[in-house]
Amino acid sequence: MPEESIEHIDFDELNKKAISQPLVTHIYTADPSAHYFDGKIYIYPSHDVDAGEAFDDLGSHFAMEDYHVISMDTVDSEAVDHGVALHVKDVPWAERQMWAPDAAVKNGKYYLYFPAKAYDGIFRIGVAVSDTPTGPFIPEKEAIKGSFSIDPAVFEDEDGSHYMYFGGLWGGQLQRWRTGTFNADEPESPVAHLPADHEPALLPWVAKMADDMLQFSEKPKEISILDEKGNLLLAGDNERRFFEAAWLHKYKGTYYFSYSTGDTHFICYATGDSPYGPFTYRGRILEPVVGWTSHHSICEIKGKWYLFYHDSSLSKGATHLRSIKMTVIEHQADGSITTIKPYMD
Ligand code: FUB
Repeated sequence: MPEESIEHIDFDELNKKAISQPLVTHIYTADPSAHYFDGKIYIYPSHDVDAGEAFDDLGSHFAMEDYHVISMDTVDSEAVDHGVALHVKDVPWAERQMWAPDAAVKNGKYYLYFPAKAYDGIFRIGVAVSDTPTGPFIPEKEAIKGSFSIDPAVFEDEDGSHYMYFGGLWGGQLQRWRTGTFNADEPESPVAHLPADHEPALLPWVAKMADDMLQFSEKPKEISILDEKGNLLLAGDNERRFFEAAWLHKYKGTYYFSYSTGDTHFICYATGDSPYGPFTYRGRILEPVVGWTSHHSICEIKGKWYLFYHDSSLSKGATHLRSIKMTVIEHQADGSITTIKPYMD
């Protein structure tokens, strides 16, 4: 939701109309990546803080330093904060901005995947390992080779293969990787290096994980998101094109790739027959929330599907101080997902 409309919001009224309330209120949390591991719900969010950084379109005000893992025994039970699971000061390669993370499990080990800016100012994706889903996580000394940009989301397919989806525009720097290497040319502006409106939109990326879950087993590939005619969505199609917050889930054999449209504030989805795509745009999962960003995950818990998302209602609209929430979502008989309105009319 654009910032200029926030000053007119009566937050007491809005919170009464919200379809769900923050899962935790003692800290600010965002970008919830939810998983059902061993019969329990684990949420891997960003931990929002006010670090006093100036607001800009590169997201410098998202100056997070650590991660907390949140767990819930059931969808109705209390959300428990397990404290600091990983701090940037313990990650040798990372300097700042611990943005949206995700996690995976394999052979009894838990892997926390996270983006952060390295000392050269370039976002990379790192991994940290633990014997428990709540950490603490021990980081690898270097970022994942060949990783770039932000918002890793790791999907486990039915055959046990894991795939990482990633990428994000503007502050997430995806536009600076168009030629395959980082374009260090000034200006460091969110809109420099972007395609023109009539050109195909920038695409998210995917790479299969190696057996050890610590590296990619292949060079990352772009994921096509097509319109109903089979054409790539265009950069000027701001209400449908990929911006950030990739997520993948599988429902009845179909792969659902969902993402945020960034500056138009929707969570959208596209479907396909392979974890590599192509995916065809299908519609919106979530209408705009309070706060500029929208970021979600989708998780099956005991046969029902849930959308985990965030908004800035608790902080009365501070876009960098968000709170994670959850609500049920439904797949219809034709495979479409019913659009959620986060606040009742
Ligand atoms: O939380 C920092 C950034 O904001 C995330 O990486 C983006 O997806 C957006 O939610």
